[in-house]
Order: sequence, then C-alpha cells, then structure tokens
Amino acid sequence: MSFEIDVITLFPEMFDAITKYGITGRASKNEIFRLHTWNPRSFARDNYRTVDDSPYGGGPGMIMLAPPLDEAITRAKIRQLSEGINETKVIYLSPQGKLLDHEKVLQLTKLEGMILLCGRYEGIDERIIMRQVDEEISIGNYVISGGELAAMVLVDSIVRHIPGALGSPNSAREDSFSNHLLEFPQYTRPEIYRGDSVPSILLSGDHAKIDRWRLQQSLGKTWLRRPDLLELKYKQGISKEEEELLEEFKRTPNFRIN
Ligand code: 4GS
Repeated sequence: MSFEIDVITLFPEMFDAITKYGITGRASKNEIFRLHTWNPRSFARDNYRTVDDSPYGGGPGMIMLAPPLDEAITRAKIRQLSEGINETKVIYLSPQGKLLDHEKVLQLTKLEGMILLCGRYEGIDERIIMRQVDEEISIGNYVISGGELAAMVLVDSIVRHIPGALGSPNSAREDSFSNHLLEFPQYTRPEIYRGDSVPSILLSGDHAKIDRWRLQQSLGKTWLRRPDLLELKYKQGISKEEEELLEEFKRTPNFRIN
C-alpha cells in the first residue's frame, strides 16, 4: 500500500518540485507515496477568502486564521481514514519543533501516512497546534519563508526509506548515517583531472584494500569535521580495525597521498 501524504498549504503547486522530479518524482509516479494537497483558502468563509489576520496583542506581520486550517486538517484526516490509514500523524513544520535527524526520519517512515501543516507569515493560531497537531518538527535553526520547503525536505527524507523508492537494494545507501560516519570521497573519470589523479588504491582492483581505505577516509573525515558524530560512533561501538585505521589516519600528515 502507498504511503499517503496530505499537505495543508497556501501554495500547492510548490509540491511539484518533489512529485515531478528525480527519485521522489519516480516514487510518486510508481505510487510508492501519494501526495494530496489542501488549500486553506478554499475553506475561507468571507468573500475575500481571507486566510490571515494581525496578531492579538500587537506586533508585526500576520497570523494564519484557525477556522480554514481546522477545516482543511479535518478534511485531510477524513481522507486518510477513507484510504484505510490508521497510523498517521499531523505534523506542523516550525522552528519551535524538534530538530529533524536520521532517527526521526526512520521513526516516521514506519507510519502509513501523514498530514503536513505548512505555515506562512508569522505562523499559525496556537489553538490549531493545541487541537490538531500531534508533533512539531524543525528542519534547522534558521527561519525560512514558509513551511512548504521544510515539508518537502521531510517528505524526501522519508520517501527514500520506503521499499521500492530507490533503484534497488534500499537500506544500503543510507548506511553511512546509521553508522554515524560521513561518506568517503568518490571519484570518476577522468583518471587525471587538471593534474589531480585519482588515489591509486581505487584503481588497484583489490576490493578488501579499497574497503579499508574507504572506511579509513570515512572515519578520518568524521574525526576532522564532525567530532559530535564520532562520539555517537564510539557509543555504538568501534571495532579494533576501525580504531587502528583512525589512529593511522591521525598520524598521516597528508591523508590523500597516492
Ligand atoms: C521552519 C523550520 C521555518 C517560520 C515558516 C516562520 C514561516 C517558518 N519550518 N523548520 N513562518 N526552520 N518555518 O523556518 O520548519
């Protein structure tokens, strides 16, 4: 069965970016997931189809009105039920939410569907968060102009984990993040580019040696750039071989000698 996504957004067309292109585009075409949009403007009650108003207590900008959002979310919930979806969640994308990471992505991938609420302007009426939202998620400690891009980041990160979404052997690709290690450097043709040659070991055909070199590069790059991830890696358990590869990396002045 398809992963059912309902999105509450004032800009439904933005979601073409994920339903029409690339890996997520193909997954959508193959009905690995289905994305349905609801525009709160359709549920506005006045002749001007108003969806926002100024904040009580004063202050800059506008706040999204509760009634059109409430109606849109309710309709989305009804659609999820009609599709036989029981394991679903209403998620509001906002900087007040828990930071999105690999663990959270894996957890959400276990759902059968989800309802994503995209805010615009200064945000949404708090009573909608209280009454309708199950979880609040942030894609990072910065402010963007609307929740749509955040929702698309979330959908993309989840869809990649649904069986059948990637070319073939799923899981493998994302192993590096479950490993708490950064990716090793990659090279392709030509063998020499503007005087820079590909590390000779990669041309050796010795796959045991190549695997060890790549693991060492991953460990070294993580040590250099992301000591926080390396901490998690140690907690998860580091093998004797990994320990030795990292120590050798630390001792090597230039870690990209051929
Ligand atoms: C994020 C974020 C965000 C907040 C949307 C102000 C417009 C904006 N959403 N992760 N109103 N960071 N949302 O910046 O999710």
